[in-house]
Amino acid sequence: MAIDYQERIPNNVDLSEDRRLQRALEAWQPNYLQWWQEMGPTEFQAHNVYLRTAVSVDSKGWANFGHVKMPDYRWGIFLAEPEQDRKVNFGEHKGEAAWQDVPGEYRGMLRRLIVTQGDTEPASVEQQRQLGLTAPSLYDLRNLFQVNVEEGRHLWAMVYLLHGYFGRDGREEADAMLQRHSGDVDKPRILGAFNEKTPDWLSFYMFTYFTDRDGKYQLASLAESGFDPLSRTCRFMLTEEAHHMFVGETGVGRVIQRACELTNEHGEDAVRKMGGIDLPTVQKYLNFHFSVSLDLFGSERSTNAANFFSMGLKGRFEETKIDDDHKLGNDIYPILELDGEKFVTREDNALTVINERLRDEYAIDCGRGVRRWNQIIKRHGINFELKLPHRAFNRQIGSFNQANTGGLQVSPDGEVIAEAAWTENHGNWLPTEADRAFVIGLMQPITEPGKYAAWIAPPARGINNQPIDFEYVRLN
Ligand code: BYC
Ligand code: FE
Ligand code: FE
Repeated sequence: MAIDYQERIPNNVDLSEDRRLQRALEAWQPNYLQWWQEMGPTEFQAHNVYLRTAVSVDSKGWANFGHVKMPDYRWGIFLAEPEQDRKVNFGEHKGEAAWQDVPGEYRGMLRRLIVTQGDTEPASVEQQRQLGLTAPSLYDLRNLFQVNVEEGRHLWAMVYLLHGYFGRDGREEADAMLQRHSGDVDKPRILGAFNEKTPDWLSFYMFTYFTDRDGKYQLASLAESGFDPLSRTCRFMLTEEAHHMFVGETGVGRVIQRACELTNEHGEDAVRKMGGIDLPTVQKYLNFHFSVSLDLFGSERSTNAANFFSMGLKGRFEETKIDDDHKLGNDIYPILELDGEKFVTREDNALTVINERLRDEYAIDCGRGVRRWNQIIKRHGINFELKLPHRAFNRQIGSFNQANTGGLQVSPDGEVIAEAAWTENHGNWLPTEADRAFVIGLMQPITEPGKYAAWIAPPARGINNQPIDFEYVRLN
């Protein structure tokens, strides 16, 4: 169904047919816009940004590009086309018709999943709100804002479900989305990584590579949901997610390319002096963002996750392509654990460790981009290899949290170490205050079309076939 842009809230869900819901969402809209003004991007609200807007939800030509002011972006409600005769494809209800309404007995669980998903979206906008002040180019500035408006739309996607299907408590949850804030001492965002700072552009690219990729895996699992409106909204969100990860992968890649060029021109030790970000520093940022993103998958053993699956609310990644009974009653799955100071692989009930399975798939996906980054380094003839740190490195959630390891820590190479060795070495593994200060020091805004900061290579190509010196943001 086409998207109706005549409406105050653009949508393809026949919103005007449901006056109550329309009124409820129209009442939430000004609060959202106020949140966007106060907690969204600083400074650039009045400028024209070359943004893409969804015009239809089919894979062919859903996007329309044009210069718009961010507050005028048409945030709306877009669900992927319904799949005819869709079924619940896993869990205890496998084979039943997919639910068009919330199954009463799962209401609380489902709401909680939707709230957790929704909470991350505005959180990321809040985390990134200062970055516009130091963008390395107009191209990057535009990409940041594209990501921000789409994360804002992802909040709309979840708020639509809360308003549309959860009555009064849904409306309260929708309001609370605008009241929690990233890093707030009293009302923080729900998940750890979304309360971290994104203070510089290297962090931003790492975040969009690693943390938006958690988004991909979580959304893909929710897209399998037996609750059909959640499935359809997540399916459309996934099409937007691809661009966020592209910004991350190419952003980190361009930082690496610049480091390589400077290495070859001036020598390995001169990269920082010449205004680039050296590869060991890139590795430290990578270690940080990968480890906090691994935490987003929850504990290795989780009755929540087992229940989400058995109830048919949240599936596995590409559930319907997996060749098994989709119930997992007697299946086993191996997980890595510490037994004293040694890693052991133990088999556990596949339902119980379903978070770990998704984390495994995520980690493999993360590795693909790291290989492409290493090819850039190799092409420059430089002997350095970026690596994903060991999955137990720097973990706060689950069995590798220090509270659960008897105080032991794990190095990026997977060596089990005591607290003292961690204290001595963590500055070699994670960004130190000095590293962060150095990177932040490089962040100076570049606002001339076609100019790029010295610490990052220009992109290989522009957005939507525009040249790389296109005026992606009009600053006057
Ligand atoms: N930080 O049973 P457990 C995205 C809590 S990203 C803090 O292991 P479960 C995006 C947990 O809530 C995708 N707390 O957890 C990316 C529970 O709390 P309670 C976001 C955490 O439920 C970039 C307790 O610890 N979507 O879209 O199996 C930009 C025990 O946990 C954390 C989703 O996450 C943490 N990291 O799994 C913008 C999908 N981890 O009940 C957007 C929806 C766990 O004891 N969420 N806890 O108070 C879920 O599927 C699940 O909630 C989780 C956790 C996978 C996150
Ligand atoms: Fe999102
Ligand atoms: Fe995203």
